[in-house]
Amino acid sequence: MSNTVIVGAQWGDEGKGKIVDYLTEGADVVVRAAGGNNAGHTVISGGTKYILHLIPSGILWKDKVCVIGNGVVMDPIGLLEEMAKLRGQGVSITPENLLISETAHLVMPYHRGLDKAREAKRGDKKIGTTGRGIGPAYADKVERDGLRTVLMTQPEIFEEELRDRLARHNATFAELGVDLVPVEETVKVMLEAARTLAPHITNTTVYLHEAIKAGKNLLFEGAQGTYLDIDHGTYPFVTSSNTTSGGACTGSGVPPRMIDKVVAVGKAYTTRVGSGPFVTENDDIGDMLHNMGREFGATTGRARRCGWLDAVLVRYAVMLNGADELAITNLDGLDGLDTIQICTAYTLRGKTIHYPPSTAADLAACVPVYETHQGWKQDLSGIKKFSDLPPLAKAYLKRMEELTGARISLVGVGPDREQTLIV
Ligand code: 2SA
Ligand code: GDP
Ligand code: MG
Repeated sequence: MSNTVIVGAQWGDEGKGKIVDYLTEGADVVVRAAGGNNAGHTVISGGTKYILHLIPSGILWKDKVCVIGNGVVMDPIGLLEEMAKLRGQGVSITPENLLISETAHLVMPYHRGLDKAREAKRGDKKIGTTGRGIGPAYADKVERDGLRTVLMTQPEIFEEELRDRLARHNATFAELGVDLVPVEETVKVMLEAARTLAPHITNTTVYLHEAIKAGKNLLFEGAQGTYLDIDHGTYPFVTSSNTTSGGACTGSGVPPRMIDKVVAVGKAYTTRVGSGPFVTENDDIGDMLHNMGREFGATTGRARRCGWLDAVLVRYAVMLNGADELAITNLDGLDGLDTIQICTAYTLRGKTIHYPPSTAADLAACVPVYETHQGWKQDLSGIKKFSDLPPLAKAYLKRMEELTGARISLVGVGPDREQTLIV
């Protein structure tokens, strides 16, 4: 038995979906423990592209059970749309292979309204949220005003509680000058959604403990990345959940002593979508990747900001998450470059530092210290074995291991499931 947590080592979109999908073969249960349908996890298998938002990537495998844990905020309409889309692609989703925690919180239309209204009011202090209502839904949870999925199995109480929240939120919206949420239509749509989703809703913590007792292997699919963590990220330019490895425990009810391994997924370069400091940002790399049709948001389609590999961030992410291994994706994105830079340290107010400072303002003031590597100038996408990588690509990865202190166990040379090299 082995339970593994997968986390993003940067600002999300590291290719967690692809790595989780790859590792699912050896797992029985795949668990999402944080975030909501702000996430976009891409899996390309047999030429078909799937984008998962709330449903764990394990759903693409037959005979695997997927769990949406208590730490997730679940938008019922978003989930139903995602289920319909996946079913249209031939994926089977049943109450047997998709379980939803009774204590996950619901994202309601008023959360989306608040998310958008707050962003609009932030002006140049915008966070650049996905507009999916994630922050306001977690705020209601912490404020102890949230609605939990268990209500979807108790329609009468659900309707009463929903009407109460709609009345209160609409009163606030009227004051803010925000469009009101239509009450009757929302109640109708939510009660319908509840009927469809109720068979999936259960005590997933008990399920996961029983699965562990039965010797099953759990894989926790992290969402977003380390630097979007509400505590450890570049606050306030973060999401509203714990995206680091500890979130797998609080967001599922599986205790830390039952986690055997943590794998941090990182890109061979760095991307970020949304606002906030980004020390190694480089528009030339961004233009190169965007011209290749890469690095657009999997949920919103927004162009991601791009830059050189920041080993300071990955090193700290390895420490913070207790990562045993690194999975490095998108190595092929650097194929065309004559030279490649790695940021090994920062200079902040004349001092060299080896870990990111705690505030976004200080991180924005950091100047990168770069070392230059020679590019391999070769198309890696057809390579099937790690040993066949060009020596310069191997040297780049070796240097990454030295700088971050973690062993690289998997390398991605293309988006397809098959384009994953075992080290
Ligand atoms: P939110 O919506 O409140 O969670 O936004 C807060 C910040 O978190 C960032 N964030 C993300 N960053 C990378 N990828 C995400 N998922 C999508 C993807 C993003 C997309 O896979 O491409 O399609 O735009 C994701 N979700 C949240 C967000 O950009 C804010 O910086
Ligand atoms: P996630 O949120 O961490 O699951 O990542 P996303 O799916 O949002 O973004 C990662 C993008 O990189 C997707 O378009 C993937 O198909 C793609 N991808 C993942 N690994 C590789 C790789 O090794 N090479 C290439 N070319 N693309 C990759
Ligand atoms: Mg993503």
